[in-house]
Amino acid sequence: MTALPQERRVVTAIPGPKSQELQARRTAAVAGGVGSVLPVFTTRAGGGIIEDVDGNRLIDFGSGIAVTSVGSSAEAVVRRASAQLADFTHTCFMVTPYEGYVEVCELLAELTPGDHAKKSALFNSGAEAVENAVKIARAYTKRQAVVVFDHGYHGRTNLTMGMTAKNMPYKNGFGPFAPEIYRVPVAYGYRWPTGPDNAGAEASAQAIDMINKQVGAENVAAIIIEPVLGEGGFIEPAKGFLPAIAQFAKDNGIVFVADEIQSGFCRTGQWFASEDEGIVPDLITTAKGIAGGLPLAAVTGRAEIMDAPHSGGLGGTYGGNPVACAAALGAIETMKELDLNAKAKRIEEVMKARLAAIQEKYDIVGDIRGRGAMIAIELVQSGTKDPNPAATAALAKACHAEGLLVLTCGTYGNVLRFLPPLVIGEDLLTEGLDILEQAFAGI
Ligand code: PLZ
Repeated sequence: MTALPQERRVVTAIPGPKSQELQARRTAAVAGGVGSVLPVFTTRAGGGIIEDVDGNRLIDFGSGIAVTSVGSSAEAVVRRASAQLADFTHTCFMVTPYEGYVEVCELLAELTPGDHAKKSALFNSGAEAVENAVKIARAYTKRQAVVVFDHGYHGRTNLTMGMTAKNMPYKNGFGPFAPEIYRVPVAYGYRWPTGPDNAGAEASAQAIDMINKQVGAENVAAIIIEPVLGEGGFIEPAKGFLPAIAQFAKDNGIVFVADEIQSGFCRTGQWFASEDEGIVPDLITTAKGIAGGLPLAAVTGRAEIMDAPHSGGLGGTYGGNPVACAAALGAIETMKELDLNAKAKRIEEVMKARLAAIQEKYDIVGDIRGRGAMIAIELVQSGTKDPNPAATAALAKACHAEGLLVLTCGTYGNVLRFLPPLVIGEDLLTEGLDILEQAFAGI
């Protein structure tokens, strides 16, 4: 197979005729509840490019929602996963174990924040990791309550739906939700009533007061937060917020869980976004970027907490599948070898400079935020902070038509987010930003 050229190419309307044909078949056969951001059907993907059935090549600013940080066909991932496929596809780690699982857990202990003794358990999806972090925290503390935050996202299973903040599309009509989940404010600097400088202190005080008054700290098993809130709008909690919450957890025997499923594995220019404010979580959930596109997730944390559940209390048929573990070893090797933290920081530098120039010209850009290759702009109505989901959708559509895949997010649907593979070439990155700038001129 020839290497995928790292060049944008638009040869049909997007989606093109072959994608439209497939979309018609899909509509007849695939459940309507499963959506797609852009129904172009993929044939190949790698580096910073997605190639479709019509021969178009799109610039990828999505990485399959922050998954393919090493690209969608990274050499080490393909090599290691292919070799594993040929050796054996599955035994079930709970039946007869294999080395790859252990090796991934050893690397997680090495790479996650803190130098205490750590252990891990592996699962298939982010939601499953979050579910298991809650199980482990409950077993350890012998308490039940789980505290989550405004704008938080943790998944689509019953427990994690309840933990996710946003109703549409995630929760509407799908209740009842699991009990003992409590939501408290987060320091959303851009929208904090008294301004970003006060947000960290005020929001943490409010959150702690609510926990004390409404739940009782002694009932709380776990506080779970994304160090950069992803689906909620790439919200970086204002400085001081995360350390205050982590300290409160520590003082009250509560397990502090960082959900780094979207922000982890070099995405923000560090192995984990928690590192930015020196946070050492008791437990950390990972998925997405960990395995270069294969389904793998993990809970990693303090050995004594991880060992709290009884033997046999954690597991699942496919958790830590050998092919997914081999892919993870390839992905982590790639991150180290190519120094993808440095690449993420460079992406931030290039993006933020261009986005600042766009903001100068267009006052609907209310906020530019994020770290590394997890960058977003929040779009508002001119001269206000009122959310502008219509402009957000129009910009995304204009980018798609020109062959730039971008994603949206945010509680108000007014955030355009950029999650390029960390291995994207700087020429493609710049070309993508040119397309975005043109989109602003066109709406
Ligand atoms: N925690 C922080 O970002 C997944 C969801 C896309 P799964 N985010 C993308 C969608 O619309 O379903 C995510 C996350 C954080 C947990 C999850 C859940 O991870 O692998 O999708 O279960």
